[in-house]
Amino acid sequence: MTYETLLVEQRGAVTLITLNRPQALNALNSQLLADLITAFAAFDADDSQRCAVLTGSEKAFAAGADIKEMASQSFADMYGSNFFAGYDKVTATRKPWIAAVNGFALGGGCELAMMADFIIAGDNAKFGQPEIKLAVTPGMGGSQRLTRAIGKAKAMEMCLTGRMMDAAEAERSGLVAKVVAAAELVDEAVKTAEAIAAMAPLAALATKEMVNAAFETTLQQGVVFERRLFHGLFGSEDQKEGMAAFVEKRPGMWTGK
Ligand code: CO8
Repeated sequence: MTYETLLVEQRGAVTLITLNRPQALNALNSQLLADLITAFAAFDADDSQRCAVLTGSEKAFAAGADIKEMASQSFADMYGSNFFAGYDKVTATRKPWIAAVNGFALGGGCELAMMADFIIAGDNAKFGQPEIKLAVTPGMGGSQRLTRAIGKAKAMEMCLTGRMMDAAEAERSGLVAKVVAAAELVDEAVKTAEAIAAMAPLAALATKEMVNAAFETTLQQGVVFERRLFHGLFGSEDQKEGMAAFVEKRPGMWTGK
């Protein structure tokens, strides 16, 4: 399958999705959203694929929603079409995926990166929610996900001033899991994705589901949810295999059952 705005390749069990609108610094337009929805659905449905990496170019992960596409839209256009609600389908991806961010991740670009299960940044990455400079606000979850990631003080300051945060500050603030050299970003992210892809698939799905539940529920309900998923994995063949392999001092061989 080929896409107008993405490059997609499979590296073993890892799907590498590269945003590819270089002329617009990977600005997110409707075509790109449609392509992303298709690519993530294909990844989720393909049993041979276990983890995905979403990246951009060395200059820009994505410089935001496409301002030229949005500029002349009315309230009725935006509200009536539920503009960009399709990103909910990207966040509905059940398998783990990583955002590998080099360069600008601004506005919708920062928001797209934060939809990932975690972010790995190149040392040239710059994150920001500059929408206020356009007389609008974050609209793809930034006010919520950034606040949960780095806390109210920094999120409020970033959204109100529109300033950019560099990779070192993003790591200190808990926005990104780690920072690597920009030139090695994609290889490092794929290596991390390969490590995840090598885990028992049901345990990976359950892990993603329970960590995400921490953002949606109370501590007590979250702990119960975790315990139920943990109990449930004892119904899997891979749990028997994983624990037998530990005892027999050999690597586990997963069936995904
Ligand atoms: N949209 C459209 N085109 C863009 C965008 C964008 N967000 N960003 C860059 N481009 C285009 C430029 O217009 C330019 O095109 P052209 O050559 O035809 O003029 C090309 O990309 C290269 O950009 P620059 O020449 O500006 O490159 P610089 O290296 O000088 O600057 C910057 C890079 C600093 C990243 C600069 O391009 C910039 O500030 N971009 C805009 C950043 C921004 O404001 N992003 C937020 C957009 S609003 C948003 O994301 C809202 C999300 C929520 C929507 C939800 C709806 C429900």
